[in-house]
Amino acid sequence: MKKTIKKILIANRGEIALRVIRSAKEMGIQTVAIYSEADKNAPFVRAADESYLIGPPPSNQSYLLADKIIDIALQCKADAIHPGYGFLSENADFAEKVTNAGIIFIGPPASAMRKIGDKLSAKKTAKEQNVPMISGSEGAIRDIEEAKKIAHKIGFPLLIKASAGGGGKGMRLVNKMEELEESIQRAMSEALSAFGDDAVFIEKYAEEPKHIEVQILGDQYGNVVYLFERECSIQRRHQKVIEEAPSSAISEELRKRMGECAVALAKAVGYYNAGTVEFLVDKHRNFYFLEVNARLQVEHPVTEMITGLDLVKEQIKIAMGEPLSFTQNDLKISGHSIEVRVSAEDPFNNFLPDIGKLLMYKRPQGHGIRVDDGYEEGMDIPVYYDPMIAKLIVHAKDRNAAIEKMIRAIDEFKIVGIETTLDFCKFVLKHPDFISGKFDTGFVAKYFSPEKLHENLLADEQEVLAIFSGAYYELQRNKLKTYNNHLNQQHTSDWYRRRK
Ligand code: MV4
Repeated sequence: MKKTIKKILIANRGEIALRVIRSAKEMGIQTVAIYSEADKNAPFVRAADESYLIGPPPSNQSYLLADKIIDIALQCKADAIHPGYGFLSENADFAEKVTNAGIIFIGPPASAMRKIGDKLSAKKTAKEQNVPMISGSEGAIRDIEEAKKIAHKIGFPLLIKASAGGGGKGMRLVNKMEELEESIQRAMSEALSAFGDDAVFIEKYAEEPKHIEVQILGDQYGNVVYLFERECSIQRRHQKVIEEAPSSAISEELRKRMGECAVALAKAVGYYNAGTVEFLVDKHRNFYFLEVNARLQVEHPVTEMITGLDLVKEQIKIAMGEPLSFTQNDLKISGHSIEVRVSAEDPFNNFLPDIGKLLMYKRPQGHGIRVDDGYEEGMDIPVYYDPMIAKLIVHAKDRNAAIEKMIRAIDEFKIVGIETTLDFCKFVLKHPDFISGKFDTGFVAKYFSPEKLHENLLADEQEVLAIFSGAYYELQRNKLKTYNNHLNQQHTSDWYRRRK
């Protein structure tokens, strides 16, 4: 059934709110921002046609207030809500409430979200569709004897995973039988307190796997296509750092098989709108189903770059009840795209969030460069939310050209006032194992140390200042820290006053 959308409320903040607003504008759709007190001066609030303060900075008093958000949408007569990622985006109860209030939820239907929301039911459906599964328990572990039998069959090391977990939360590695019982008990009680669900299952531990995910798009008439894969193995403690599309490790044939598995899974649960099916790929190029992410993902731009599609526009058209305007055969991969996540974290201090004021913030420019961000020079980075301040995306004719372009773009990105992960990303991009494509999810743990990063930075400076590089770098670092501390002690509102 076709419905027009004239006004969208964006139930999110930062770069993704701005990202959605931009596409809506291009479609002639009005936009509504909701914002917390910490975000009152944020660009996404100004970019929207209307904006409403929702509450104090903490998420549970602002961006997570489902009922309040729906009330605002009803009051301002928004036809639809886009949830972005994080916050309420994968909450089936929220999607259902939105729909019951007569508002279009720009995302999958609540019924499909429930069927793939917990990992055990997602795995059950995937198995029924003949998606390759890593060996392990069929369902939740009921007792220790059963667990021992399975462990005996599949061998060690193995992983205990929480069905309600995700993104590495509630995972436990077990190396030998003697550890099994205690690990299961712990995993169950942790899962219960973290997710309110103690269901855990066992999987054989895949060593040195790659993390590959397939983007899917489906309409409300049962048409589903795959928009190829993203390589997401470069991550640190389950936080993705660099993503790219396509993956240099995936052949045409494997791409097709993985894509078709993702599509079959989506069709089996009546999934529509955008979604992602995650897989592990082992060193023998076997792939295994992991989980489904029922949302638009942070790294969706790399898929946009190689397909030429605007995923947010596609999401909106699907939500309006339009059929997909292309088939699988119409889709082609064009060039190569890489994204780095620029986070306000200090790589020299265990990636601790580094808040403060963006004293200088100059974006890179030029051919094939895209910056999706949510802050401007002079703004304070709030402590309350994810430390990601920008996504830097490049698109070039092939992988090597994309790497070169990304390094150039990183060098051009000038951020002063806070520490960021930019230099860390450059370290990865210059690493021989990254360049050769021979890397897995263990890359960062294996190669990264602050000392290595320091060496790289020194080498960089040496190109310019042959002799004093070390001293120069330390000096700049200390100067910035001192300057930052000094400024933070002053009134943080200075900048806004000056603007007026
Ligand atoms: C695994 C695995 C090895 N074997 N499952 C981590 C996040 C969650 N989505 C699944 N994860 C993993 N599951 C089996 N059977 C290794 C990981 C894993 C990982 C996966 C994707 C990206 C980064 C990772 C880092 C460490 C472990």
